[in-house]
Amino acid sequence: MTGIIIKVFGRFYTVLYNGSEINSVLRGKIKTDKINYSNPVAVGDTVDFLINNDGLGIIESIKERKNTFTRKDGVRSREDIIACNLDQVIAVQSFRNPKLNLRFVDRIIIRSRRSKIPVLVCINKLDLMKKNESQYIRSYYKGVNIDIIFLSALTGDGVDRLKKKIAKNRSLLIGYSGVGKSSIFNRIYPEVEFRVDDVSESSGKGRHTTTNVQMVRADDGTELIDTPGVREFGLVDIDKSELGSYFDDFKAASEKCRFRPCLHDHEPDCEVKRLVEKKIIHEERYISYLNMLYSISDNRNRQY
Ligand SMILES: Nc1nc2c(ncn2[C@@H]2O[C@H](COP(=O)(O)OP(=O)(O)OP(=O)(O)O)[C@@H](O)[C@H]2O)c(=O)[nH]1
Ligand SMILES: [Mg+2]
Ligand SMILES: [Zn+2]
Repeated sequence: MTGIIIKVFGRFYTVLYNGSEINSVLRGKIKTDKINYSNPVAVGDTVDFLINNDGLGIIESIKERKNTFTRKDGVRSREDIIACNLDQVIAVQSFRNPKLNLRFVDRIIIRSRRSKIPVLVCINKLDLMKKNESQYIRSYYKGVNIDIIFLSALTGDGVDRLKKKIAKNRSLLIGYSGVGKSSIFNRIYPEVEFRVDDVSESSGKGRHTTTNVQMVRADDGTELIDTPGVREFGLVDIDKSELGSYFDDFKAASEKCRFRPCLHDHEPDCEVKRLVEKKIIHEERYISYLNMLYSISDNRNRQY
């Protein structure tokens, strides 16, 4: 039998098969991916399994993956697969509570593009938006080939646009704790009802209401994966010289830089820096780039 992993809980896996959920474990000796991920099986994996006499599923093998969305915190640690076989990653942020942070979105965009997974940006809590904030976001991403949806899980505003974007696809919601990932989820699948809690006042970063990656599949085949909030997103496996190529808005300019490759940092006659001065590239976006560039150097230094 062939099913899909929709939930991982310790050493137990929930396999979706013909509309029913089968509690399963891994066969002792199972062949996994060559690359050494910290988790052998993840939500979104297609698996072959059988059911033993006790009704427990035994996962025998994992089908080849189309892609994996991973995170890695330190240079030495192994990568965790958050989910795999995705059609889309949805980077979720909120206008406030927790406060908007586009640098975080930029990191998700790079991480997704690195795995060749399309990204959609969702800015939630539209009901809390102040004047001109949506324009700020638009101008920040001017020149970047990306879709941005403003919505409110609370009022339902903009949710239909998101529904259209996720129809019949498999999408992963990712973002800080408290931005409203589960709330968006509940809006779209009111029959499932994920747990939602108030953002804790003290940290403003929430308290991780969702603790497990979990996928839900609707009758029309639309699949949505909710994840626990993440605090940071390291970019340890990207080369400094490679970083600029992930910035659509820098690409054309880079060809006019005097140095090639140019890191658009201290080099003279850098076209990217010129466009920043002319306000064609948003200054904050450029700072986000530098921030990543320096974090890459830091990681490399720590390695030795
Ligand atoms: N004002 C407003 N509040 C919202 C909106 N969406 C969600 N919230 C609130 O934000 C808080 C956090 O929502 P959750 O859906 O639990 O956030 P989450 O991203 O799933 O958080 P974790 O599971 O911890 O990662 C709750 O108090 C929600 O009621 C919205 O559109 N507007
Ligand atoms: Mg949640
Ligand atoms: Zn340059």
